[in-house]
Amino acid sequence: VAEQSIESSSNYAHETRAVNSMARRQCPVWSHNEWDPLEEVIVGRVEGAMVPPFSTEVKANTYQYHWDFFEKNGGKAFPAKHLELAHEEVEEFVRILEAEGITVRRPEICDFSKEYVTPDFRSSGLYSAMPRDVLLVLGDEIIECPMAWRSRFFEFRAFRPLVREYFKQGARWTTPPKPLMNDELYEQNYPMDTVEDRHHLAAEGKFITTEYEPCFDAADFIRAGKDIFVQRSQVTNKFGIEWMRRHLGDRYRLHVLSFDDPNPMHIDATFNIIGPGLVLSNPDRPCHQIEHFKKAGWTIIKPPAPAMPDSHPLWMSSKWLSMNVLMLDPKRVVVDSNEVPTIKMFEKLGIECVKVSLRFANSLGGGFHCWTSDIRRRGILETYF
Ligand code: ABU
Repeated sequence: VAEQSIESSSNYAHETRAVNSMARRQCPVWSHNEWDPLEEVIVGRVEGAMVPPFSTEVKANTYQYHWDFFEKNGGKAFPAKHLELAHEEVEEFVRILEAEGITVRRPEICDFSKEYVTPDFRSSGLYSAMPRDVLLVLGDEIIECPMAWRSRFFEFRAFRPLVREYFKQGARWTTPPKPLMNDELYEQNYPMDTVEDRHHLAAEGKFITTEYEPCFDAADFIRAGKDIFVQRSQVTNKFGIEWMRRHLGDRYRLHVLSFDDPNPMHIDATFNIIGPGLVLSNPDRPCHQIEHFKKAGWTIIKPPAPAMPDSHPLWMSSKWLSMNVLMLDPKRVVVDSNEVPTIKMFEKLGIECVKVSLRFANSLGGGFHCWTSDIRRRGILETYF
């Protein structure tokens, strides 16, 4: 499982003490895992959301039955009524978080319809809906991730005012090498006439992104204190994982996980860690390294099938957004009010559910975890693995 040995070393202990001493400085950015008590969070915006141009990397990450939709609507706004309903849901989610005493921050409203041209490609934008994809918070550091979709090249701009402010207040701010996103980053001969083709390719470890330059989405990483887990996906390549491994050095242990997943893009609807040694593991996407977690004494929960009806459009994700939940603390979770089987699962675990409907917002590709990026959670860097 491990890219690095999981044995602790004196170096790790030293680094951990150094990191935890930061807590006393009250850095505005401070989050080490997915479940410590949440104090500040960024919630994405519906405003300005555009259907991405139907480029090869978008095709590789979407389902065949939506390809017509992308062909017709790429570069245009998502259907207005749908966005209106999604907007209502997200603003209600914000109000609920605020009522829980959590500080909610928002990205800028941006015009994602503007076409841009770089020396290597032209595109228009996507949205600022999913902070979890672009910002990776590790302790007091915010990493603006080098995402792989051309339509997401400038997405970081919507979050820049916030990141600048956090930096001024003491956070660390990292921008890994920005991918050129020229044609060499994408497998030009990716044989993808059908989704079945793609299933075979993923099983063989072949993805739309090549190893030309590092790329990764923050949502392909999931945090459990000193141990960070990542998957190679359609948008996170091995080069990107290696960049992160060297960047993290002795501060963290980076583990590469893999799954039976025909369409890996973002780990948080596949393997969502919700507590110390507690993980939701998607039963349709078994984790190849699960024995290591069992040996470490973790509890593996297989969530029930999503309740989402087939008729509801999910343009950029699977139905497993049902497990893409946001922990407010180890005993409280934000979960979709329509996902009754998942709610029952949490109740059995003794976890109180804060129920919010996010159905229409789901259509843009994310659940509560994707729609947020936790900036501050009360707690310290610890080892759970
Ligand atoms: N952006 C999260 C989508 C993950 C999934 O479809 O399974």
